[in-house]
Order: sequence, then C-alpha cells, then structure tokens
Amino acid sequence: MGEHKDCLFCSIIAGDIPSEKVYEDDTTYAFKDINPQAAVHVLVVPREHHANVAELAAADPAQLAHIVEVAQSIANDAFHGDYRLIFNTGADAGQTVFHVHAHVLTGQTLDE
Ligand code: DGP
Repeated sequence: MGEHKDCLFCSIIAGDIPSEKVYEDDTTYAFKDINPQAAVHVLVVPREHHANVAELAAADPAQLAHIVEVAQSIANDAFHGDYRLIFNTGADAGQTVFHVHAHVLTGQTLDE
C-alpha cells in the first residue's frame, strides 16, 4: 500500500500534481474529474494505493464503505442526494488509472 511510484492518483493525493479538491480527510481524497461526464463529476479515492475496487473491498471494506459515504455527502450538497457511482474495473471495462476511484456523477438528472 502507501504511495506507489508512477501512480497518477498517488501523485495527485500527494499534491505533486494539481487537482481541484472537493473533499478530504485522513483516509480519503475527492477531486473534480478532468473530463467531466456530468454537471458534477468527482473522483473519490483512498489515500492508500489499491489497484481496483475488488482489491480494496478485500483489503479494507470499511474504506470502501467510507467512499460511499463521501459520495453520498457530495451528492447531498450538489443535487438532493441522487447520484451515479461507478467503479470501472479492468482495462476492458474502461479503467485507465489503476488506483481505485469512484466516479460520482451528479448535479443533474441522468437519463441514460
Ligand atoms: P477510469 O477511466 O475509470 O480509470 O477513470 C479515470 C478518470 O481520471 C477519467 O475520467 C479522467 C480522470 N483523469 C485522468 N487524469 C486526470 C488528471 O490528471 N486529473 C484529474 N482531475 N482527472 C484525471
């Protein structure tokens, strides 16, 4: 775990690459997606490096539950609590950054 060399999101969490912070606490960091797919599109990540949501669930289920809490809180603030939560898992599912991240899509009605 800890910080992984050459991990983009470890570098963002460490502050070595700038990001637009939405929320942070001791274990978790949330920032705006660089390529938003909704009015509000936030990535919620654990500070600890885990490659994907399955690995996180196995290693630290409380951290996974906390990511859901943070997602809910972002949606409560942005859009009366409704949101879409996506974990792309594996390259063929569209995962491009192999540090687990929840996509929180909210701030508008999502029709599709
Ligand atoms: P995924 O395809 O599920 O691995 O999502 C990766 C997301 O990360 C994608 O929606 C774009 C976003 N992203 C990639 N590079 C950066 C970056 O440097 N800054 C920010 N804020 N987001 C990034």
